[in-house]
Amino acid sequence: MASVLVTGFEPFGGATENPSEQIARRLHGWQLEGHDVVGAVLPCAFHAALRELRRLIEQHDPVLVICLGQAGGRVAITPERVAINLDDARIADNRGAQPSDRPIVRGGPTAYWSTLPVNAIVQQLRTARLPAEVSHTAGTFVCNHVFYGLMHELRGQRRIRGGFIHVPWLPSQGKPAMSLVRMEQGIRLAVTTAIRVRRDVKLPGGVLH
Ligand code: PCA
Repeated sequence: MASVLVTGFEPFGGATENPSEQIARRLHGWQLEGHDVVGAVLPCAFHAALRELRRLIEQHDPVLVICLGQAGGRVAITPERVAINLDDARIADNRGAQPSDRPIVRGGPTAYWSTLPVNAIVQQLRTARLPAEVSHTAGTFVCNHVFYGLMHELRGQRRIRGGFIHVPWLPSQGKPAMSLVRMEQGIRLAVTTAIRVRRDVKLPGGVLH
């Protein structure tokens, strides 16, 4: 069976929870439309997170890779459209690294597009009455680092598609927040849409904000 890799991150910045970790764990073992979902958790550390992601891709040979992360302060589930070649950390990662103004891949392209159908995902989530919008920045911390590293890894081939989705805080972490049940429902819908829709929908006004 073809596999789908869904990753989350361990808690960071002194927090004790990260919804992305919990969603990835809940999705592990889910089977849908001939695909087997592997849920895994990445360390919140520059480089180490990417090494682990590459190892997981090697091990599971997925056709689709969706990385999840927490974006405190956001009010919606946000598929990221673009990853940029920049590490610039406001806080230290879980191993004490705090790179500033550094490329992720020296000499690499400035940016990579997600190969997930981000508009179709937002449409499907809104149809299910879940708040969703396309985001144009995954930040410059470990999430963008992993997203860029993933797209760099997947460049020049069409077999494996990949991208990144940020989720809001859990109610226990602060406001604005979304319940874990709704986030899980949203990410299941996003995975299903990514499997079904290979070419994203085009919208008259561009993307779904
Ligand atoms: N969010 C952070 C890193 C890990 C996570 O869940 C970010 O947005 O970069």
